[in-house]
Amino acid sequence: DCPEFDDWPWQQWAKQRPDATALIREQRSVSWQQLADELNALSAVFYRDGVRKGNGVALRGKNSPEQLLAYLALLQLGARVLPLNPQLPISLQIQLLPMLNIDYGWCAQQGSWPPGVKPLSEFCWENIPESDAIATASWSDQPALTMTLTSGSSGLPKAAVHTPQIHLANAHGLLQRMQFEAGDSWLLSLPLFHVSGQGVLWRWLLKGAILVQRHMHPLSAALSGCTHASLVPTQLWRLLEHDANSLSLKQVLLGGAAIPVELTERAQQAGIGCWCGYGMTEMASTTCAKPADETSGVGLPLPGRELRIVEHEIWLRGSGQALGYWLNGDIRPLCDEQGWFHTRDRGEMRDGELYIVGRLDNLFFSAGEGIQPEDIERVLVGHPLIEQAFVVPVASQEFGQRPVAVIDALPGLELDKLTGWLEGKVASFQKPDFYYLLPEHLQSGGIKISRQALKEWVTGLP
Ligand code: 4YB
Repeated sequence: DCPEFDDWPWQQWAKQRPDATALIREQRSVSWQQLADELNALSAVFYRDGVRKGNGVALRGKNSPEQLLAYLALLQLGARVLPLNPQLPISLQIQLLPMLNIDYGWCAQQGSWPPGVKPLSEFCWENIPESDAIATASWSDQPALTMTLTSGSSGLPKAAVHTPQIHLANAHGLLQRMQFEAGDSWLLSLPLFHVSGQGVLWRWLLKGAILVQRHMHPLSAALSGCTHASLVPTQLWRLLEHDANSLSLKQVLLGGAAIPVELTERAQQAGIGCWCGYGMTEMASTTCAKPADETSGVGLPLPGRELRIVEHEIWLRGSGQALGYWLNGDIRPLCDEQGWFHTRDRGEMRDGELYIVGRLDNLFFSAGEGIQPEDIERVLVGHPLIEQAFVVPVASQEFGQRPVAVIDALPGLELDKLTGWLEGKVASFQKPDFYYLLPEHLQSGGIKISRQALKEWVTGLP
């Protein structure tokens, strides 16, 4: 069973182990007592700004020390917290924030908010105004909520709602398998506005371990002294390419996209132990995971989760599952009557483990043949110079749709040799008609490259 907390986890650790290190900011250690003091002072600041239980508060930024403090202090006030990607276009924010009932906004850099969103006080972690005021909601009343935006391929993102208790239950599932204890340190290596960043926080809080917050470039420097990190496959490729020596890493948790066996083998050779995870926003991050081995499967559901495959689709239920999607003051269910969340991921059970085939929505047809882009992508990333590959459909008069490939490669890759290289590795109807190098402007933003944006870019090419 998941360890129970009687108080906000940071307050409980401050009582039990006041002098133990909670946080490392760049090189500086912060104890649980100091962290709890900072959070109490900051809650009082936000209380004076007007924030009350149940208010919606957007937190726009990319993992600054202040954003982390604001996230925790607002939860302690019983607010409903929405971490936001600063690259989310303002036009989208104007549409989205009213539907998510956002009352207040806090951001790392100055910037405007849509009408109706009141800006909160700016502060710097080095001088949060001292306060005797106590503005803390009770942990056991469970008023606090997080809202995490999904990265759906079409339409507006949806906001999955979790309680802190649900996040902890998700963390507990993984940590019953993966070793992570007090004294270990996890780098906050993914953004808080993505579920993978929040996943790091709740594992840290569950164990009372050490969270490391640093500038992420270069990643090898950020990782210095850390025992754990969550990485998407491209981050690990780059790390291995540049410098994988002198790492203190015990374990890396991978996820967010297909994890090539070539990648985990290279990492293990460099002494980095890898875990392959499969998770999603709606389940508060990881749902299935295994220590990397010679197969490209993602293992089995972690304790507390259940899995079904229904007409090729992966269904999940259990710990970590969001209460629903927030919309106009209501929480709308995201599961069916039996509690199953239909993931829209296509999966298969083989030799006792789950394999992710691809997104059902990515399937397209070319002259009547079904093409699952991920089937071709998996083969392409087996090429020694290819780090990431995306296959998207373009309209074709003759075939309806045809695949083209967008490639993120190391220097030296010759695109015109790829058709030959694919010979015998995929069916001929699966061979892309054209290959392009992934342009820089599509690589920024969140942790994932949008297939929709890729499709639009490819369609607009001469
Ligand atoms: C996959 C996939 C896989 C997701 N193969 N497709 O803490 C973690 O678990 C973690 C660690 C490192 C990096 C990322 C994570 C995550 O949380 C990832 C969670 C995530 O990506 N959520 S999402 O809502 O943005 O996207 C979910 C979708 O991503 C899934 O429905 C799949 O389509 C895809 N995905 N893991 C292949 N191993």
